[in-house]
Amino acid sequence: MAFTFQINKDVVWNHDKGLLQKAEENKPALNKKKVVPKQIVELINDPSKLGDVGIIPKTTDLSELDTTQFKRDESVILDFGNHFVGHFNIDIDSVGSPMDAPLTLKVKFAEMASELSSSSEDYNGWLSRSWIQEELLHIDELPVRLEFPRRYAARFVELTVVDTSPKWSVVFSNPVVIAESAVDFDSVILRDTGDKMLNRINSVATKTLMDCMQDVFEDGPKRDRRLWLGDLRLQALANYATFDNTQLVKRGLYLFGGMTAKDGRIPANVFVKPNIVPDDTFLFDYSVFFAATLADYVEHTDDLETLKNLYDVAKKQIDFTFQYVDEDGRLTLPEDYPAFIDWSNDFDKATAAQATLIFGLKKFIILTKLMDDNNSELYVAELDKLINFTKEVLFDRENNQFIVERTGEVNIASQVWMVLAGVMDSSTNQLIMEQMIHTQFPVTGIATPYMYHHIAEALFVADMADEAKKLIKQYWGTMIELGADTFWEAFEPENPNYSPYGSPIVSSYCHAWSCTPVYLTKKYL
Ligand code: RAM
Repeated sequence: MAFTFQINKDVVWNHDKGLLQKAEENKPALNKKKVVPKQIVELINDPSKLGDVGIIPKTTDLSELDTTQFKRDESVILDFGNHFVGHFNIDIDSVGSPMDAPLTLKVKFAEMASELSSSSEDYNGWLSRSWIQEELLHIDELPVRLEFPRRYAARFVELTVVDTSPKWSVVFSNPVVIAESAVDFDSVILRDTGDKMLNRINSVATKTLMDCMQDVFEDGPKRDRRLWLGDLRLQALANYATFDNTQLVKRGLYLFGGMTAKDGRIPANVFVKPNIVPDDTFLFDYSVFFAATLADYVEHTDDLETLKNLYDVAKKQIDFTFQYVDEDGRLTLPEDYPAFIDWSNDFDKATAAQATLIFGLKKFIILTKLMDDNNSELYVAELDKLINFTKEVLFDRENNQFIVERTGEVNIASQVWMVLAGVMDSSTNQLIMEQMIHTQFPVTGIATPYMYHHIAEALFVADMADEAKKLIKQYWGTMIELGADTFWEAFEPENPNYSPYGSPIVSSYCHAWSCTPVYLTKKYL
């Protein structure tokens, strides 16, 4: 089963007050910065940009706004020059005869220009339309300083006057955003990689991460604005390579650790506002990654107290998975506990899932040793069983590729995750990656920077840095060429307008699992 809405309303949750208290203690204070528009723009047809929508400047003199009068159906697009997350406010006044009718104003917030050319009325996707960043307001009295209570993620703000009356017009002035984040972009000094495009990618990646670092590591500040475990693992790694805000990682770990289901499983994501609530969604690979995220955190910080506090939670995730491993070492997942791996459903995820368990179990074994757990050997034995099965049944020695047992399918995710899990020795890993490149590149049918990250990392692990660099430059570089100020939740180069939700209007164009080039280039180059 692929990832879709899960409704598990009967789950009984344990709320561990002590752990949740630690999460609360590590809540960050947000930095706030005032940002003003850089220019007023118009949309143009531009086949080189996402959705064929580009921009041209109308004016960079923002004082022109103060003297421009707007009437029915007239609009203006404010361009803030870069992505922001924050609260927008603006002065609005009427000019002409007395205001004999309300002002009706439509305000759209867009991360990418192409969102402005899509109409919310046409949206028919499966994800809530409430995520569309659009407001329709009736304002009875002018002048007013209009302050938007909702936080937006955007670069562009479009104001459209739905109506005034024939007797008067509207004037806008002083548009301002109070941008917020737990970190400050200027606190990071990015290393020169010696490659212009990689440097640019690292800068955009850092901005992406920053805009997702709020009260928690959000997956995307436009949507879903919550802490996902799979995303947290990668955000934490990129954060260690940039802002190094270990407090926010610690907070995330305690939030997950503090809310587990009665059977011990961790939810795939948690909500933090207005109250802390676990989502009734479970993803196999995400649960396993709790141990990996904790191990990475402990390796980076030496915070053994947090390890002690969260060790049992990590252990339960691993123990829970063993019921799905048969005596040969074969993992078979039930329909209602799927492995996410990627948004695409075009490939079989069984072998990749087996690899994520090996990957997570290895990280957990590091923790058992740090904790002097007497049962450490049991986990090593379980690992051996999984690896033996993988080598004997899932590895096709003739072709140096991992297969899916049921169908013989060979896909990229299986090779990549097995290399990351370190199942074979390094020379075999290289053969696997070479064969993968030979038979399956250019990559198709993979929809997320999340999976592309794992491809790039597997290439680095297999000592193929040039190939990894090439992939990063192609994939993340293309997003930049298409107009990205921050990297996206989903991007299929062969189908740039792909959205997992049936329409780009609810897609997130600042999504933290895409920020990892800054980690990869620091670690491997
Ligand atoms: C989406 C989000 C999130 C991801 C899940 C599985 O809802 O993009 O980041 O982790 O899918």
